[in-house]
Amino acid sequence: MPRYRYPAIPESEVTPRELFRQRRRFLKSGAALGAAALAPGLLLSPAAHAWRDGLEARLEESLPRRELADGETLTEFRDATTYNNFYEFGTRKSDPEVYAHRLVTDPWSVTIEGEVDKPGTFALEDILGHQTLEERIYRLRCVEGWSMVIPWIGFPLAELLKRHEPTSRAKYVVFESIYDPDNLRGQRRSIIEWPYLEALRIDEAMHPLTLMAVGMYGEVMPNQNGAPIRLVVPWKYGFKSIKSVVKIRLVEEQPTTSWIDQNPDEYGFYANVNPEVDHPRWSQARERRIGESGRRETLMFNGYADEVAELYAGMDLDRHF
Ligand SMILES: Nc1nc2c(c(=O)[nH]1)N[C@H]1C(S)=C(S)[C@@H](COP(=O)(O)O)O[C@H]1N2
Ligand SMILES: [Mo]
Repeated sequence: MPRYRYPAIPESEVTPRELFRQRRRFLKSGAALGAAALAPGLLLSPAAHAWRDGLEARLEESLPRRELADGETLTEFRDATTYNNFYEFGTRKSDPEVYAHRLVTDPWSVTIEGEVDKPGTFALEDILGHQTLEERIYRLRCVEGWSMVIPWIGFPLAELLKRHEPTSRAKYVVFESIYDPDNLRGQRRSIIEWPYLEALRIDEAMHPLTLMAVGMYGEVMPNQNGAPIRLVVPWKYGFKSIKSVVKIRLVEEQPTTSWIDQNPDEYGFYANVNPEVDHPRWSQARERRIGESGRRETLMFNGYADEVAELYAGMDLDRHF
């Protein structure tokens, strides 16, 4: 079997970092996003083409953008798409890139149910049609001590949730990934209990930093990164950022998650990045930024303390890890 590479972008068409910077300067100068900003040559389905056109149009509206912090550079697109955790395809970091072409993303719908006044199942195009897309540069950090800095394209989860009118009993939000063992080879083994489940407290879910991402680096989401729609919670460990979401359920009681079920001593509900709380098997004080040599000191809340620390005021983060 040939080794598959998504999305078969020649190296020459991967947006180089300098070009990306120029694009951002261009955007900051208030100019419209030109056609050149989205790299050509991707193998896209017709539906993906349609939404990519829409994406381009809506990026022109130039919504608030997050700049790179001092001393940070973007992770190379190549690294961000070849070193992944996506157990639906196997447990090796290289598995998602090799096998994720089997993920069927078109058509795709998301069910929103539970404690909402307006539940239902919605085609991805319909969901995207109602949200304002923006590009944001966020770090994603894995519990195993590596991190990446990625320009995500998406919309705040809060926008979507508000549209479906959460009831006063909605205290937590549960997310569920696709279950399709015929195509997702990892699901033919019980690595974790399938489907992959994650959850947030409602205030975490409604926080403006919490993103439903549908693309990255100006492109539709590569399969191995959680196409066609995945969560990005930048101040938490990567495992919270669930990929290929098919269901969002609002509930009253704190739910369990795949990783808590798998190992409650190692993975807590809050998954906050407190560098002083070690993982039972290793320190969490430092992390390896993919593409860099050496290690960086890990920051409280993964560097987003100013924005999110107040959500956890008064909580004992040693106990609620
Ligand atoms: N459905 C699903 N979502 C998932 C995972 C997974 O195995 N399945 N892995 C998580 C983990 S542990 C990490 S670190 C991030 C990795 O995201 P990335 O590959 O885009 O960097 O995805 C998270 N989301
Ligand atoms: Mo992870």
